[in-house]
Amino acid sequence: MIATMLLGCSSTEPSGDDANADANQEASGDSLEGVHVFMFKSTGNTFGDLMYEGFEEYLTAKGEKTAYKSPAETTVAAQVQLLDELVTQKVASITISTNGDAGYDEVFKKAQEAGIPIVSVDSEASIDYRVCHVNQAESADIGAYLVQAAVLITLGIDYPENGDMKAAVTDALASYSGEEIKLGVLSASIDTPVQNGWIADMEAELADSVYAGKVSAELDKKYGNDDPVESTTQANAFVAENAVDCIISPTTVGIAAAGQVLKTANSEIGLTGLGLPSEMQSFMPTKADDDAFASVCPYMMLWDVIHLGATAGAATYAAVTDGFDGAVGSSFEMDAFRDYEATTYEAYQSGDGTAVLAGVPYIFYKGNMAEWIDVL
Ligand code: RAM
Repeated sequence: MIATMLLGCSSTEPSGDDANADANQEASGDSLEGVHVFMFKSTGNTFGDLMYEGFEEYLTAKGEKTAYKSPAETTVAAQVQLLDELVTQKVASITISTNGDAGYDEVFKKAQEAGIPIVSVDSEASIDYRVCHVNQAESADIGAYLVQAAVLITLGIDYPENGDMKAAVTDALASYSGEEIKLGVLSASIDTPVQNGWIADMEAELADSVYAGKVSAELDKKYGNDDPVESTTQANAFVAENAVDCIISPTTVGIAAAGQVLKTANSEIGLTGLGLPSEMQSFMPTKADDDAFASVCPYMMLWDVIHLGATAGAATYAAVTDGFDGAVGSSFEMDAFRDYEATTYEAYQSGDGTAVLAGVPYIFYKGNMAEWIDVL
């Protein structure tokens, strides 16, 4: 059993299975009629590939057919064009991580009229058209933990083994009299709903009096569009400006690009965020007795992405076969999946819409990285 550091509580356990994603998109030209389509923000993103791995595995076990269809570009327009083609092809369902809040209404309406349910996962789709959103972990927790980690890393403090980063931050800042700490954010696109939600929650955390006068309430934000080249350019800009103490990158593409840039530049800027252990192993400590601060990213977090994709598959399956409509209090059963037991998910109010909660953030640090590198 994998020893994990869980923040918050969960009835589920992470998967220990090997999880190398099959990133192949279905050959274009194949008929997609009756197929459950999973659409990520763009191709070439391991986070999306791993979600699809779980989605496909869950639905295949149910005897369903799935396909992975994402645009090459991380834009609303590119997703809308592809969505339009999927509706025409009479797909069975669409499960999507969106690139923006606006611009989807017309095509989502067309899908709805064609009886094609839309479930969002990771990055929300409009509440007017989705059955439900599958939330990876509480946004407020993610925003708060990322700020706490960035402040601790700036102060050279290791991940507290008891998991209570807020207590460690409160203690450390109480006696801090140095210059005001300044944090940067290297995000995905300026429009991405999920990252913008996390950034708002980082700002909410920074408004806590614990940080007053010690950590700037203002985040220096840059956007790499979940593109490795653009993210590298933006990370280089942080190095050139040398105005922040630590970069928080709430995207697996951004954090990996920043890791490489900071390492190459031998920069003193710290790094944390949401990353995949497999992609971050060169920029993080990987053994319990490593000096965490010899690496550019001493610790970071994420959740079980494969399980998240499977949960989205279960929600979609319930919407198609079992009348799951996502109303507050409505629920669906998810079969046992890998190391996870069968679970009942219940929809709750989330903003103006509804969601089900798939997991909690895990901290990856020197004490557990070795166990996760081959998993995620
Ligand atoms: C990236 C994507 C995705 C996000 C993860 C953490 O791969 O931007 O939307 O949730 O990172």
